[in-house]
Parts: sequence; structure tokens; C-alpha cells
Amino acid sequence: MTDHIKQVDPAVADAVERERDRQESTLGMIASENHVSEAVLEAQGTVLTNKYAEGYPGARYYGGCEYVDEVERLAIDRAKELWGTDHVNVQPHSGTQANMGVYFAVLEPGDRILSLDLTHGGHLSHGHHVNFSGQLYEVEQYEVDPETGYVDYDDLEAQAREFDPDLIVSGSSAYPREFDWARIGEVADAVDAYNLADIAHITGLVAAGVHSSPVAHADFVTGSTHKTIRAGRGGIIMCDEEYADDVDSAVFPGSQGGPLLHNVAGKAVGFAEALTPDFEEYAERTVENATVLADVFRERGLSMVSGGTDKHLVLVDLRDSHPDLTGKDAEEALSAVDIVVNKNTVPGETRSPFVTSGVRIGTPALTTRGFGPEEIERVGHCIVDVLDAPEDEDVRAEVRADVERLCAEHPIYD
Ligand code: DSN
Repeated sequence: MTDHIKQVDPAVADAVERERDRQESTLGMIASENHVSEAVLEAQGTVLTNKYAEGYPGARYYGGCEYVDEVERLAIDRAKELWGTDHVNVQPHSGTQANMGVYFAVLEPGDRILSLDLTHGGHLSHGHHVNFSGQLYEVEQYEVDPETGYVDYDDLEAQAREFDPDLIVSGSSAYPREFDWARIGEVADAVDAYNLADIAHITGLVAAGVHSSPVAHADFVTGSTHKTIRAGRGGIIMCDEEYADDVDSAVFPGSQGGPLLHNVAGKAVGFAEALTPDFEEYAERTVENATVLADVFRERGLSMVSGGTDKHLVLVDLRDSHPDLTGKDAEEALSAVDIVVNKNTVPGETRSPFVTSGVRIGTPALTTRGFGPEEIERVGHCIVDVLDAPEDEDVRAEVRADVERLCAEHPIYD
């Protein structure tokens, strides 16, 4: 795979090989990560990276775009079929750029955004003060109910009526439950706000029909293309035809230059894979595996935000069961046994984002490796064993042996 790189740049080739070994020999449970197919990897490494194609298929600012036009059109058509939407822009370089495209299409600086707070599961690009979205717009945030961990839609409606936002953002990076898209649509209508559903994490689950779709309820749907949908890395915007021109101009020339056509090719190839019946099975299994993980954690006394999950991730809140163990400690202890997760803030967080009181754990990547409920149950017990005795060398050795066996039984790439 890295023969040419090896000759030209052994240092980079070596780092790539070691990263590949790391992925093969660890359990990747970062909820936003996945393992794309060899076909998607290949697409992203093609000569399409050489081509400038500012503009859109059939209307470019450069010559020689006939083949990249074909690729971009394939990506668009497949996305329309996957998500059942009128208009698709596949050029955003990331999910954040996709959100930027929507904001630039319909908002002016100083306009108001109402969105889910980051520590309650939201995302930086939904208006956090360290992100452009929090700096350009006036942002108010809603939170989950402290008792249930669920979004309270009556509270959201009351807050929207009070704040009078121009845009309501739903969607999350760490909220384990389904959103009530219809209810959010009603609230947005009631206060005459645009409605953006960011399905970054759940693009694959929505495409496969194992998570409800916001497409009929939201004006705009954004997502990333490399998480549960398992396509080339980047972002995507979907909208009704009436917003198509505004969205397209907000992406190019509004906020991006030339599209990354090798990534657009990776998106097209991944979308083709996602249109097969195998992908539906994959998405169902991803959610089933997360449910099994939540069951093990519950049995073993761990608290989770909202008590469990409807999708591909759980958010463990360590404050009840392990008050002295931080999210950072937990991430490090699990990393030491080759289980890779990320520390995560939890609702009502009192620790810094570098420390946190929670751990976010997801099943998309392990499900791609072929893990089923039995293996996930074992992984769940391994995780709790380590959290219960993070320094215990005997526990570590036992868990490491299990991880090694599971990895060997489920290789990612040939
Ligand atoms: N970084 C992604 C995540 O981990 O959820 C969101 O962009």
C-alpha cells in the first residue's frame, strides 16, 4: 500500500504503517470513527486530487472537468437516493464546513441561533464561543433535562418563544437518544425560524432507516460522510430545492475554494456501498451492539446519560459509580489495554474539557470489523473491569489478552 511513499518519504510511510497496525491491534470505540472499505481508500488516493474544479458539475471555472463532473454527479445522485432529499451539495470539506455553508446561506452576522449545548451533547460548530459560529452569531443553547438526560421539547419550545431565534439547530455529537424531528419542526415553524438538523454522527443510521430521518421536517440537513455512513471523509448538505442556489453559493465561492474531488470520489464509492442491503444489516447491528454495551454497563453499575442509547453510542457518566476517576483517567486506562475511547463532558460538567467526568463509547467501527452482540458483551465487561481497577496489572493483562484475540479474529484489512 505504501510502496511509493516508502521510497520517497520513509518517515511518513513508517507512520502510516504504524497507524494501520494501531487500528488493527486496538479496539476503536471512538463513536465518530469507522473503517472505510479498500474501495473508498483507493478512491481517496486517486489522480482526482490533481484537479481543480471550482464550481459545480456542468458549470466549472476550469477546463478538463468532464470526468470529475461525472464523479460529483454520481455522489450527488447516490446521496439523493440514500437520504431522499431534493438537493445535495457534496463539496463541504467537513461537517463543520457543511454547517458553515448553511449559516452563510440564510443568516447574517448577529442573527440568532438556538442549539444544544456542547456539554449536553451538541457540537462546537453549533455556536460554541471558541468556534466561528459562536463568534459571528448570537447564540443561546438548550440543555437536556438534568433528571432524564433527554431533550425536553416543552422547555425547548418555551426557550424558542422567548429567544426568537433565526435558526434552530438540532443534532449532536454525544446525545445518545433520537431527536423528535417533527416536534422541532413545529417549534421552528411556530417561531418562524429556519431548522437545521445536523446528522453528522447518524448519517448511516438514517440512510439505513434504523434512525428516524429529519429530511421531511428540517429546511437543511447536514452531516459528515466518514462516520456511520463509512464513505470518504468530509461533509454534505441536503436541502429543499428552494434553498439550493443559496447553499451552493455559500459553499463555493462563499466559504471554500476548489472541491477535494478525491474525497468526493470516496463519498460516491461509500454511498454506493451504503445502497446495498449489507449496509442496512450493518447499521442495524451497530445499534444492536450499542444496546448490548449499554445493558452490560447498566448491569455492572455504570450510569449513562439518559440511561442508555437509541443509536451507536453511549455516554458513560462516571460521577456516580467512580467519582474519583475522571474521563481522562478512564481514557488513559482503557488506552493502556488497547481500547480506544474519548473522554467527554457530561451534562452539568464541573471538570474541564481536558479532564471531564464522562467517556463516550461507540460501536460503528467494531461493527464494521464484524463484532456482534457476543463479542461486544465481552468488550463491555473488559471496559468495566478496567474502570473498576484501572491500575491493576492482572486485570490489564487479562483484558489485553482478550483484546488481542478479538482483534486477531476480526482483521480490518487484508
Ligand atoms: N469530532 C467529531 C466527534 O468526535 O464527534 C465531531 O466533529
